[in-house]
Amino acid sequence: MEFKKLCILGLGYTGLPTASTFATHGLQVIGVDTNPRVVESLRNGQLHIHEPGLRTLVKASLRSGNLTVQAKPEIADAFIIEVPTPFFEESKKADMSYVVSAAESIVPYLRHGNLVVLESTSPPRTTIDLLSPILEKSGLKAGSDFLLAYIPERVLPGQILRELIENARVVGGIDQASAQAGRDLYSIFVRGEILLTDSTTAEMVKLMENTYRDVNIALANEFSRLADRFKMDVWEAIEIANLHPRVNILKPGPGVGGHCISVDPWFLVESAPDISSLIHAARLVNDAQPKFVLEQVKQVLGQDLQSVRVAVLGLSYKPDVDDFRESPAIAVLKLLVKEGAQVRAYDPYAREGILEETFLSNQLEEVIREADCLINLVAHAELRLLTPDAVIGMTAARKLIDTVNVWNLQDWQEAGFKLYRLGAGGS
Ligand code: SAJ
Repeated sequence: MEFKKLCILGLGYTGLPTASTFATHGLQVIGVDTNPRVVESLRNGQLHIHEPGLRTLVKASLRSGNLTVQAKPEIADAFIIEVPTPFFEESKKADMSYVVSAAESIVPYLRHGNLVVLESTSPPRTTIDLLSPILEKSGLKAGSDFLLAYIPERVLPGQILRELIENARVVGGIDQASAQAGRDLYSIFVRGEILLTDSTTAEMVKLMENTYRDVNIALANEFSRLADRFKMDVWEAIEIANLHPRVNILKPGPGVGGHCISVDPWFLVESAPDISSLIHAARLVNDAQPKFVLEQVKQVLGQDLQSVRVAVLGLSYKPDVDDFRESPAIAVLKLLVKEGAQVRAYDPYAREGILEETFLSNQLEEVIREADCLINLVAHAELRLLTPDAVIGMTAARKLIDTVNVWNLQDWQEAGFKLYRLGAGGS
């Protein structure tokens, strides 16, 4: 099948890179976002998200005229839905309202022979049970009149542009023709292998990948708790265990954040709670990790944190990204505040609105100057590269807690600091 014009609904972390990548590969792309501020800023050439290389790509696409940004879809050969699928905090159930509205907005423009693709991570059977009936309100029938496929994005924030092109892609069609059309579309830029399957299998593939990672990080986090109990160093133990040819333990840390791994496993738990107890337990382990970090802070600084001054370093959900969604670092900060600690925080990617202004500073030195203790929650390059010499010049604080194991124990000890690492048995 040949494609000339696409409509991409949702210009976020994956929608915008996908739209501009198609545009730079010669397709006419209508980028649709219902947030007027996103439309406005993109039209002025300004990006609302940070991703290496993205600004240049978006600018080139807009300048060439291949990418246009607007609030509503229009008639096209294919529609790609890339809107968020968050979850409700209380019930942990998927909030499919963005997918529903995006699908409804396509209905008036859907034509015979079109391909509709869902990229958003969704509970199993969404394409068949939720999406297809909405699109069929157009009077057209899925399969016979239009093609429908689930093609999950699988890119890693921070490396999106490269992974978009290089990663293998799974294309789940509601039938063979839909899967083949999906392959024709994505083979325009995908260099990785493109595998065809049915839509429910593709939905499961995406959920299984992120659940696999969540469960394995939970295991690493549990190992770090055991290490503290047994007074040994989990980091050293993991390094040695990973020499085994069939073992690859992930890294413990302050918890699991981001919009994907901390959310997606819930879609499986929600869909089949009676048979997903391991997945559920892993979620609870990772969600409880910020509390374990708080316990460590208490051990280091004394049980009463009232009026203790803590400098929180790093707030995003993982290193070198500007994404603060579901961030465990912010969860740790909130727990510290609740305990009465006086908290100041620094993150090189922080921006307005991620946290109450009173806690934030864009100056590292200002945050650590008056602190009693520094706690590192994210392995940002800037924080990894902090040296004892630099810190000595900025503050009298000599107690450090490193939850991501990026500071060299010996270097800091020799410079007169007391460095405590998560999962290092209290030392
Ligand atoms: N983390 C650890 N220990 C580790 C690895 C990660 O604590 O050893 C934490 C990170 O700090 C972060 C969270 O887990 O808080 C998730 O980070 P991540 O780098 O593992 O993954 P994401 O959420 O940025 O991206 C994932 C990727 N999925 C997999 O690697 C299986 C990506 O390929 C997906 O496209 C993305 O989710 C998504 O959009 O679903």
